[in-house]
Amino acid sequence: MQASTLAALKELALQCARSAGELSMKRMKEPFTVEYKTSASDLVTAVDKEVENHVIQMILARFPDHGILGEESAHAEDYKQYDTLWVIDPIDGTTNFVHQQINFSVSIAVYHKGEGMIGAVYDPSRDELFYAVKGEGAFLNDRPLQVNRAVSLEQALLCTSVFWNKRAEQIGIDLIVKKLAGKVRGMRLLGSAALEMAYVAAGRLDGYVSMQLNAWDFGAARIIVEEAGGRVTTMMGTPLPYDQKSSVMACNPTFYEELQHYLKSEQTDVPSQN
Ligand code: 2AM
Ligand code: CA
Ligand code: CA
Ligand code: CA
Repeated sequence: MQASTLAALKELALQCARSAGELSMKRMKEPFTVEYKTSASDLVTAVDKEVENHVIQMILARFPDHGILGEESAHAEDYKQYDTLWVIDPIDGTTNFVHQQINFSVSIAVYHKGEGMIGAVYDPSRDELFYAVKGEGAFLNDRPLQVNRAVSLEQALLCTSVFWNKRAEQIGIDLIVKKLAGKVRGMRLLGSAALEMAYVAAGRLDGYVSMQLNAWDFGAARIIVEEAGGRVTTMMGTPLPYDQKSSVMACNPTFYEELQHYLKSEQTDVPSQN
């Protein structure tokens, strides 16, 4: 990809992230409708849909020949036919958006022929923009990020997302999380996967694991963690897809092997929660 194209994509991706975040902050202060998707634990608001449409319009106004894979319009088109694909989550952490009014983010990624080029995760409530450009490093509001603190698994602060549903009970996720929590210094659940992964890049967390995320949850943050020097794979240690559901493990490289070894010994390569 030409340097000028990459620069134009970066500029637009950061603009989209900021603009989407500002729109969600504005709408948060007004009444909005909340609907259930699959259950009372799976919310979508009118703001999720409006913000996604807003981002799609910004992208297509500039690049009409790009594809878009977004949470609220995931079945709208055959995205595979496009060389350049934007993978977007307008509000990551909708439950936090509704209940807490903090700890949510907008996630915007650009992939070219399956390769991650740009990742932007914006937390509008704290005005924190995490972003990365392939080969150019990762940043938090223009401060370079580097995951270089040496930690062992027992010194690590980990984070996870779990959906405490019937399927989780069948698989025994509570036990898996409990056992892992007992191996590390602490275990957190913040409720926005994109933000949790961005925090790994920023060194606020040492690792993040999830048995199941959608492509728009991890699409941007995985590029940010990798550009900050962290390691991101599935929980089985295989490469992450860019357009499919997957388990995710993002962490400080100093204990990646130790965590992999532990997860394999515990046989946590369980089927997905769906
Ligand atoms: P969302 O808010 O965009 O739906 C919550 O723990 C985290 O998991 C959020 O990042 C949330 O994204 C995501 N999430 C919610 N339901 C999910 C599901 N069924 N599969 C994968 N990720 C999900
Ligand atoms: Ca959702
Ligand atoms: Ca999400
Ligand atoms: Ca979402």
